[in-house]
Amino acid sequence: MSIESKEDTIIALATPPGVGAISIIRLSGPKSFDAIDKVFSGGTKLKNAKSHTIHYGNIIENNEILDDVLVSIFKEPNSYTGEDSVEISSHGSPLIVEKIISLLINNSDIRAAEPGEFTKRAFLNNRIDLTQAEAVADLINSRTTTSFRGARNQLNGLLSSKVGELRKGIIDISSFLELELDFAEEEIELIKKEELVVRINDILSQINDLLSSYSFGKIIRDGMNVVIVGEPNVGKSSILNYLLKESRAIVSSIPGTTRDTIREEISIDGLFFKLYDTAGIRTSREEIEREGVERSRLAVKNADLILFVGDVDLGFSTVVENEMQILNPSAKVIKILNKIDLGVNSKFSEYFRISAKTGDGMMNFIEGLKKQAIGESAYSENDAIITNIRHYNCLIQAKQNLIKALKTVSKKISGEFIASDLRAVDFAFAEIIGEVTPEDILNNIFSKFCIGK
Ligand SMILES: Nc1nc2c(ncn2[C@@H]2O[C@H](COP(=O)(O)OP(=O)(O)OP(=O)(O)O)[C@@H](O)[C@H]2O)c(=O)[nH]1
Ligand SMILES: [Mg+2]
Repeated sequence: MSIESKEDTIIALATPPGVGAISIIRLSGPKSFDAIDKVFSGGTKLKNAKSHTIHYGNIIENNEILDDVLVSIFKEPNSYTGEDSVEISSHGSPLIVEKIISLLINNSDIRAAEPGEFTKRAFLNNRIDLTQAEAVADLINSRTTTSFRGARNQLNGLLSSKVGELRKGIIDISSFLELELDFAEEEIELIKKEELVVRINDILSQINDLLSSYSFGKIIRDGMNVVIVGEPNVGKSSILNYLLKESRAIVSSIPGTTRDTIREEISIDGLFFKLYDTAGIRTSREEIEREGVERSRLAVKNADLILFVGDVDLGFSTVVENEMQILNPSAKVIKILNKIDLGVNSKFSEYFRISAKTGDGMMNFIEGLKKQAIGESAYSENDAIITNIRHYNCLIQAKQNLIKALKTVSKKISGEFIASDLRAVDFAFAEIIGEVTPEDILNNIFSKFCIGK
């Protein structure tokens, strides 16, 4: 963003559009107070009011009261954006909001804000770093307590401080190397090569820990795609209904009841699952059914976890299992043997035994589902977790350059080259927190925000 546009004064509705008790209109930039003073009558000039005060008064258009409002005043740098800011709480009517916004735009040199522009300014004015700005979007979008906590931790700066810690490690090593270069002629070794390797490996292992938190982090943020697959009539839809606690999908004893893919979201103990009931994978001559099977295949391709259902009579189809493997070799698979109320067949192995009809075995199966979502490693609330693909990619960059640095060390060539590898590592870290992030990446991040945030 250019400096000129940073100095624009911007306006947007900050609350959701529509009817409500109140709506909040937000202004930010150097002309905020001038603009509001032109249309507000509340006894005092807000330009002269103290920061963090609230003022009652009227918004006036052509000598007529448009609305009675409360106006909150924030003076730079102590506002969300770091700029002079104003929040107008009006009655929650789309008509009033629209009138107030156009009145302000028509009377002063201010313009409508772009999506995420308030948060972008907070970032550009160093109120928050980039990981925190991204966490704001995640926080707004979070739907379960776990995703909320993940975003909250990131907003509190947990990831930033972890990255800061790693950067300090790099800078410590680099400063030894740079000093050595200053004394190159005397051939002084300020840091032993073995010590260098130990330190680099330590940072590397911390990066690896962060990288491996991503599979959990992604599930925290976006939920886990869980796809129910199996032969016709094994009880796929019954399992979906059981998990949802409602009869969402049609269940019948006629094989091929489900033709389309059904998608529902559930949260189990704060974990977010996107559940897909499918027509299943099978050969069919009938056109609609064939389309249904195609859709099942697509769901399987995008699955994080496949619930592979068999029943006590049929067991598990190897044809379906093979095809699942080909479509999505990396998906986790849980085998579930359904209809155990009809008698338990011991011929089949590696499954949860359940009855979608009586609920038998369901608690056990749900525990298994949760375990798959959480994974092996247990993260505590104070651990930095990677939830964002951008951060993940930057860490990969850092890792590759660290490995390169290790190779350079082993080649016993000048410290200059190691220092250069380490600079590339630091650059990748700097990109995570937004210190050196290219303009187009920034724009892409903020364009995904809603307007007014
Ligand atoms: N006894 C018994 N019957 C079950 C159980 N689960 C499902 N059923 C019955 O099995 C039949 C098929 O169930 P659905 O849930 O429609 O099976 P589906 O796999 O979705 O079938 P399609 O959509 O046709 O592929 C229905 O008559 C269900 O009532 C169970 O645990 N025990
Ligand atoms: Mg079905």
